[in-house]
Amino acid sequence: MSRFGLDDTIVAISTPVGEGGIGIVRLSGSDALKIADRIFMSRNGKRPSGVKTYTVHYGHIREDKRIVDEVILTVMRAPKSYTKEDVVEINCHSGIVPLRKILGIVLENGARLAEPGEFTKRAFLNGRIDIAQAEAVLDVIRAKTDLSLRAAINSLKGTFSKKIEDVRNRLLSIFSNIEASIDFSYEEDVDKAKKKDVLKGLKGIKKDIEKIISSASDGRVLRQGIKTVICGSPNVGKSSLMNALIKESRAIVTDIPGTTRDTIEEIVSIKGIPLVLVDTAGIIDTRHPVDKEGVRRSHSSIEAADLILLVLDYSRRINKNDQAIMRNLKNKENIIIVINKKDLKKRIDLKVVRKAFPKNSVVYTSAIDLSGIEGLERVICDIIFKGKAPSADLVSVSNERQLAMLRHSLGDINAAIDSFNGKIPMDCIGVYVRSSIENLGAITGHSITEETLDRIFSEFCIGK
Ligand SMILES: Nc1nc2c(ncn2[C@@H]2O[C@H](COP(=O)(O)OP(=O)(O)OP(=O)(O)O)[C@@H](O)[C@H]2O)c(=O)[nH]1
Ligand SMILES: [Mg+2]
Repeated sequence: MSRFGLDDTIVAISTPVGEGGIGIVRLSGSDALKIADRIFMSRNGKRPSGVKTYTVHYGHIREDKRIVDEVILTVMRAPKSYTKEDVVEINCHSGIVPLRKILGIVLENGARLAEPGEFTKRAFLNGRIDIAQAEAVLDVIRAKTDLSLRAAINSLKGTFSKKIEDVRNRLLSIFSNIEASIDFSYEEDVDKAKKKDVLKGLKGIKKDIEKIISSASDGRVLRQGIKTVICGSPNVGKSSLMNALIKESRAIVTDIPGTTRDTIEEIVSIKGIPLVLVDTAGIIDTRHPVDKEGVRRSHSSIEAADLILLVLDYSRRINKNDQAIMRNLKNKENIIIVINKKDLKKRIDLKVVRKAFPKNSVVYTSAIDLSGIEGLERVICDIIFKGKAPSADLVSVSNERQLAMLRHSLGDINAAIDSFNGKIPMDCIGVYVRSSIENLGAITGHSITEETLDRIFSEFCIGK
């Protein structure tokens, strides 16, 4: 068996197990077609091993001459397949029993159950995609909005990898310059000129890596979304605002204060940004055990929030309860003051609000006639992206691992640049540059340990 077990033929159920239109059992490996020959009886008598690649065949999966299910079988021969190996996909009826039954038959005929992400891992090990692209597969699967999807597809196509490879290639040529200058170090003029070139090159690379790192937070926002908590006193219209933003009647709304007792989460796309909206129980000093727990949950949601929408009621005066909440939020970042019920008569004292939050955006809304909701969306967008709209062409890191590697790589470059000032010999500078090259290489998979590989793919689901 090879080091990565590439000799085995693997199989998994690639669709969610449950009742549905179609379920897919996928096989990959050198025996995929042979196994398909044994278990599949095509309507026209053709055996999967004898058909052309990218062809689809109607027939039955059989076990001891007994029909198990009516299926469509697709053959994709190596090397033009997801894994670059022979791949067979069996489209069957999606139900727990037919899917498990077919999986069992394939296993009995010589395949092994795939580990999580093993199909994608093989696509990497067989050289179809690099590691950053494999990680982008997860981003595609988990994309929360159109924009997140477009950014993930960009990475999957290799745009991010290319950016990293460009920097890495430039570093490689700097490294060979350094090696050359070590060889010529007895010629002082050559040495000086080369050193200058190397330093200039390193400074350019430093800038580029810094730029990639600074776009990471935009990438994270597109991937994970912004945790946005709607909080305030009871009855100010928090749940109504949540419903207005998600354009659905999700949270219960009544005129009874204390309607919401538990937090409710929904994902909504605001100009392409996934917002994980959290409606909370109105914060109030209470002794009732259920309400008390609700308020505790409201506070812990606020602690975990990226963005807070503090809702106040336009139609009533600021009371002691509002004031206590405002005091609590005073030192928090990213708060938008939402003054709701603006369709009613004004009673709120804005001076009090302004005094408590002199620098924050204030937005007026009515969750009933929906006026001001678009304005609120605009302000949210501005705050998150500091005025810049997120771009679908965003090329950014996929995860903390890639970011950590970039930071290590930048640390190496900084150390190399510092060494010039300290008059450290070129070969020592070379050590930093080599380390930086390795760290960048770990992003795309040039230099990656088996342990890291396992960790990356363990996040995948079985069948992907
Ligand atoms: N006129 C008017 N009424 C509103 C508006 N927003 C909410 N309401 C009403 O205010 C009442 C309370 O609304 P909710 O959305 O349940 O308020 P909440 O802040 O979630 O209340 P709790 O869950 O009890 O903390 C309901 O009767 C809503 O119909 C608004 O913009 N204008
Ligand atoms: Mg509510």
